[in-house]
Amino acid sequence: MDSLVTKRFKEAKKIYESLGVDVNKALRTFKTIPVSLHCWAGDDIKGFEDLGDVHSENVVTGAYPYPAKTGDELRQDIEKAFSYSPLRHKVNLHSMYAERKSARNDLNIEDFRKWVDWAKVKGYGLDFNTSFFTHPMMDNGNSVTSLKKEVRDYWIKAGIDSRKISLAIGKELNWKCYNNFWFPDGMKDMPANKMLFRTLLKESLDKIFEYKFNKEERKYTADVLEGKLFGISTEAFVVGSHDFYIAYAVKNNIGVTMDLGHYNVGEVISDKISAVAPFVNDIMLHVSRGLHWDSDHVVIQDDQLFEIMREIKRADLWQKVAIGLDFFDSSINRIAEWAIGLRATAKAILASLLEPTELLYKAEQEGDYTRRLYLLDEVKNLPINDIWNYILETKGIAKGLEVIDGIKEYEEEVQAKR
Ligand code: RNT
Ligand code: ZN
Repeated sequence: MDSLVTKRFKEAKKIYESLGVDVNKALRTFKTIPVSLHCWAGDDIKGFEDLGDVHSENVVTGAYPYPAKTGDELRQDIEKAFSYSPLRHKVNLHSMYAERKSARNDLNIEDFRKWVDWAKVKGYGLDFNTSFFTHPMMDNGNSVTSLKKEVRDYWIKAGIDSRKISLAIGKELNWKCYNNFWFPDGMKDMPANKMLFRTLLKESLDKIFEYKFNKEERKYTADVLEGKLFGISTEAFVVGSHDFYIAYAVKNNIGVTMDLGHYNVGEVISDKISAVAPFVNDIMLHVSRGLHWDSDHVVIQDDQLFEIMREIKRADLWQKVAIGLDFFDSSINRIAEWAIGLRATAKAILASLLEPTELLYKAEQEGDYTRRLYLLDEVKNLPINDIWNYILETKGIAKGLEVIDGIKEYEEEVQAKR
């Protein structure tokens, strides 16, 4: 006897098939698409170093208890979050999560041995970032564009080493490790000499990327540059703006990262992917949700999330666009945050794969924009939840309220008792 979930799945499948959607193929593709979970939401981007009371360039607000304090706690929490997601998982690391007490600019893969071994055992991929922030070597919020040569050199070395770490991780896991570069460098108020800072950024990047990965190495790692519009304390000027990085990336055969919160309100990533994809090898997404600004709210099922996944699906860019999450809200349970964001992202991916894209393309090619608009809106109500629940049930993953009840129980039984 079929369960209710299976019955509903079979019905839904028929509905999709009547629109020309190959549901089995969509389910197969779904299993192949990785999503990288940002480890840093688990402890409000604190990391494991003993640096004392050092200024942080990342703003995280809220006073919810139970941030993870050690690598073991953070990994346990990540596993808990993953237990609610049917996706293929990667974990996005920052260099501040090294578990040997090495200097930030003197790291190698062995400083991340526990992470790598854990990922191997669990079948996760890993991505990497150098933490160019929250550190005594930051010069008034600046790293590779500081006017002090010793500061620039310190961070350049960290950047060079990070590329070796990413490559080593990618090789060891046999899974491409994206190495993201985000520098908070900028100014609270208008600089007089913008050109100087941009020139310093170019010179520093030229040193970091002096070594060119060969074709074989590019299977295991990709460098991606994350631009930004402004930050708290860099309201007037961010050295690494989008224009800068797109130009730099194209010229130097590097990739870019697009964070949903890093653009002017009204600018959408879903419109940028097809504009940038023809010119760069790799695009990484930092899927986030900015309310009015780069507020990094937890990702939920909003229109932009679905639109982004549809863009990737329609252009068949799953190989070129790597999906990573980036949000943090320490006013709610951090594991719930991750689970909500992962599930929303998974659903948006699934919805895109189940979209009757051929029908839309056909209407458009025939110049029938009336039909195209009708279809665009009509498909929003297809029974995706019946397919979703079937995926969860076959994988033994909690559904509905079981998710939040399970997380609450974990909070009481595990997090509160640490
Ligand atoms: C900051 C960027 C960056 C960070 C992480 C911690 O505005 O979004 O990606 O969130 O590297
Ligand atoms: Zn980001």
